[in-house]
Amino acid sequence: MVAPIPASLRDQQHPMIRSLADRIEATWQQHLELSPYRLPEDLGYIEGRLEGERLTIENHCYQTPQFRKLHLELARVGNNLDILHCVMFPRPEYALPMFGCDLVGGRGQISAAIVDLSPVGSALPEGYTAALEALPAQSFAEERDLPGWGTIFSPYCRFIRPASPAEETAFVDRIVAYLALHCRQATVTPATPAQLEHILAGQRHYCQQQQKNDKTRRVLEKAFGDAWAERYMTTVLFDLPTV
Ligand code: 18B
Repeated sequence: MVAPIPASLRDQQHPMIRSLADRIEATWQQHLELSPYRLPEDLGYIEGRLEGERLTIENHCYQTPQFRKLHLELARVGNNLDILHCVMFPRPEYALPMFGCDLVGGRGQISAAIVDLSPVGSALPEGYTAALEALPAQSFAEERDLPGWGTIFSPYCRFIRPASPAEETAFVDRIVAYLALHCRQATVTPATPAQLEHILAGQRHYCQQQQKNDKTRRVLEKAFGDAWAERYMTTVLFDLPTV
């Protein structure tokens, strides 16, 4: 058992972010054997201020037998931009997809809500597609277009701007459905160490594409400078696995 996430920054954030953070943590606790994961000393709780507004970041990381890093990050820029970022990095012995989600919003409105189970090979494992196909169809009023670097995402990726509190709740439910099915699949997937090089290459490609997200980079650069943003994107948000 690991200690629950201390309630602090989360209590001040947009209700959709608060609710999703609680449910991610509960789903991890329910399905996985969590143990602590050490981030570089100075990167757990961070405050920055260069041009203008203060950026506060809280990181919560765990590891499990199947995952080398579970990363849940809450961030707030000034009083008006709230972010939840979550990525689960499988150990390279396991041919598992990358779970990722991001909520970005402020002043009462979430502008970007995205979730995916992204393949590291050519396609998702069959157990995943069967489980994803079995989820009830769900439509949202405002679907958003993926950026150019988003070629890593699966056909099941959902990217929306929630149009109402009811859509916020429905999208959180959908994220948790992806997360729960991922935890269930992950715990019944055997290790395939013979595929390690192939899996590593897929994870590296995923991280390299994510590092091209200029919107994330710009927020970090404004608060901490270019070099720090580069270090953070490549060592905390999307570190390339080394083996
Ligand atoms: N991201 N996001 O995580 N990002 O980290 N995010 C934005 O309304 C941050 C992930 C994704 O349209 C925006 O346009 C910061 C993961 C996509 O060009 C801002 C952090 C995924 C877009 C931030 C963070 C992911 C996007 C603009 C670190 C998917 C649209 C908001 C805490 C699995 C990009 C808006 C585009 C957008 C910022 C996706 C400000 C700082 C894991 C596709």
